[in-house]
Amino acid sequence: MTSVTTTWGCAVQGMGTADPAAALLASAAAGRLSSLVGATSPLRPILEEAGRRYRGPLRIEVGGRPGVGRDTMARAVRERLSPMHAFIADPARPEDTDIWLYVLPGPPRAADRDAIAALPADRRIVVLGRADTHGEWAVAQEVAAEAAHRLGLPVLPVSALLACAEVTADEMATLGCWARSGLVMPSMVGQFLAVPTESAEYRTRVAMLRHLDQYGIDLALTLLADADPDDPVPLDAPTLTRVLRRASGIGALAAPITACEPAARYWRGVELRGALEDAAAADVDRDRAESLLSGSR
Ligand SMILES: Nc1nc2c(ncn2[C@@H]2O[C@H](COP(=O)(O)OP(=O)(O)OP(=O)(O)O)[C@@H](O)[C@H]2O)c(=O)[nH]1
Ligand SMILES: [Mg+2]
Repeated sequence: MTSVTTTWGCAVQGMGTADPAAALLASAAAGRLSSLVGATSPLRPILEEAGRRYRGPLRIEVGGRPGVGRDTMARAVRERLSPMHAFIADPARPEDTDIWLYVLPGPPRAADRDAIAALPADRRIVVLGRADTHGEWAVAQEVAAEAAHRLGLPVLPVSALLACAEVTADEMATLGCWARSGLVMPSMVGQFLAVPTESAEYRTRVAMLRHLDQYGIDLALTLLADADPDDPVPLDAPTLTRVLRRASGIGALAAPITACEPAARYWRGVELRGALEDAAAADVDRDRAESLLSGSR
């Protein structure tokens, strides 16, 4: 798992200095928010909840047109990039998002452009999803570069499928068998599936395609064919899993996520102050809520 280097949860820096409630945010970051009010204050549960939200993992909303691989991308971010919370867009809860990750299926269409333009510029990341389906990774990079040129934004190629790869011992045995028999992944999937459709071999090939698709199978067979049998580190299922995940491009998202973090932190502060303002408006320990908002302790 790639750890995204964030300073999330540390003392507020930069954006907080001109903020009258900087002390409030520093307390939230340190997990001491509820200690700012008395044990019996009705503000306490509100501060506890607001503090949990402020300190919680970054919330990444995965968007894109239907079918582009949003669920798989969200799973890849959750499983490979620690400690992120990724989910699919829910129009009912737009405030739940810290960072937007938009998945392009290929060159951007008008609908993609409009959707991307509507996202906050300082907290959006655009990826070319299903990057493995372009055959060669270099081709995916070219398509991503062309999309980046058209959008005027960076676009990173990512294969969420490979990021989620988990090669089982059975699959490894099958791949080893195929490699020893000289099987190579043809460029047309139809040729790979040109075995009797009622056979176990057909079902195995379909399942392998579902898990690793053409690119993943091709990479695995190439690595197995090139593997040195005397290598002290054997190419086993865990090793192949790691290689596939590394090849997915998911790790390249760590830097842009980290770059979005200060803006995400700022908006979480806005959300936190909003919770206190709501409490004050509802007359929940109003004096204390207002003194916390004004920065006096
Ligand atoms: N080869 C390949 N296939 C992928 C990748 N990501 C997703 N898929 C496949 O694309 C199909 C759709 O993926 P989902 O993640 O369900 O996409 P979605 O956008 O959530 O789809 P809907 O909810 O139906 O709109 C599934 O069969 C996935 O296995 C990828 O990176 N590479
Ligand atoms: Mg889905």
